[in-house]
Amino acid sequence: MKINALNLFCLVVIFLCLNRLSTQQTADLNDLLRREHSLIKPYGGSSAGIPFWDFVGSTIVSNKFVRLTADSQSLQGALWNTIPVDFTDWEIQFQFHVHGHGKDLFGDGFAMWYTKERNVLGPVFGNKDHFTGLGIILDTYANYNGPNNRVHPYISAMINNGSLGYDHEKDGINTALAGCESMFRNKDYDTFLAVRYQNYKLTVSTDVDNKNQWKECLSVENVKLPTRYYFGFSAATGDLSDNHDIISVKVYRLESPRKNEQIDHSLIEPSSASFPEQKELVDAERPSTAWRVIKIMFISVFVIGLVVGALYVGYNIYDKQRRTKKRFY
Ligand SMILES: [Ca+2]
Repeated sequence: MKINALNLFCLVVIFLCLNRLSTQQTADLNDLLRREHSLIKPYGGSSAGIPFWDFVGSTIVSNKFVRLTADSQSLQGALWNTIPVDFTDWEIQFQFHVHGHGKDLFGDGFAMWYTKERNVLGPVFGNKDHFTGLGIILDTYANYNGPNNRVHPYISAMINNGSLGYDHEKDGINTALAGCESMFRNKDYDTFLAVRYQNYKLTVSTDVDNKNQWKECLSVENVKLPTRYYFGFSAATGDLSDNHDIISVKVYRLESPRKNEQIDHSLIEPSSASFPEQKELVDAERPSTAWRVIKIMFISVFVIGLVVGALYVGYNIYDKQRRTKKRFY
């Protein structure tokens, strides 16, 4: 009997270790799960809502998910944490499910936010434009088909101090820090995303291949984000649609190598080392606009030249005929 109990204990320990390994996530066991920023089933909601979370627009809650938008046109919905984050280094992991009836046409996608503003609906995947903070955008519809276009669904990170607008026509290429293709839509298994911000480094990882392991999507150094911003999620549909569901959210406070910094972390302005490059990219578009103007001028001059030339030739022919006729009288 003792041996059986020992065997059982060993089996349980081995199972727990294997389970931990198979579901190894980027946050460490020593990192602290913060319930006030997390959304875990059962949500514990009532008619008054779910503790620590606000719902805006088309968002609805069931026992199994928080649906930002249903699979119908022209919806905007958001889910916002009510408590500002008071620690500098963190990781947010969330389970999501993007699905719908569309086989070739679907959209537009959803985004995870860490921003100063909250609860404001708008055109950037359901959130306001010119936001202040971080956006991780899971874009399912390719609006842009020009040079350097991307295969969709595409995940990208954008840092904003409120000065940049998101350009849907370019799928945000001109303002993205980095990104990756990710086939996360219409999966019949669980799909996850993790955003880690530690020691000014931003890392985004996905678990969307049913392998129970994280795969790095993007990693950017020298990203500056303050404390006291809010976590949130938003989604939008337009002519195209999808269900955009958030199933769970876990936020971990990470060990911070920055704890001895003698600065007020809440006063940091959102920025990244590649911020100037974004501006250059925006500036770099100006010559193409100038080039278009020059082309239009050239075409106009050419057309006017043709018309003047035709009139001149026409007048000469007419004049020649008139003179010829005169000679007969
Ligand atoms: Ca798009």
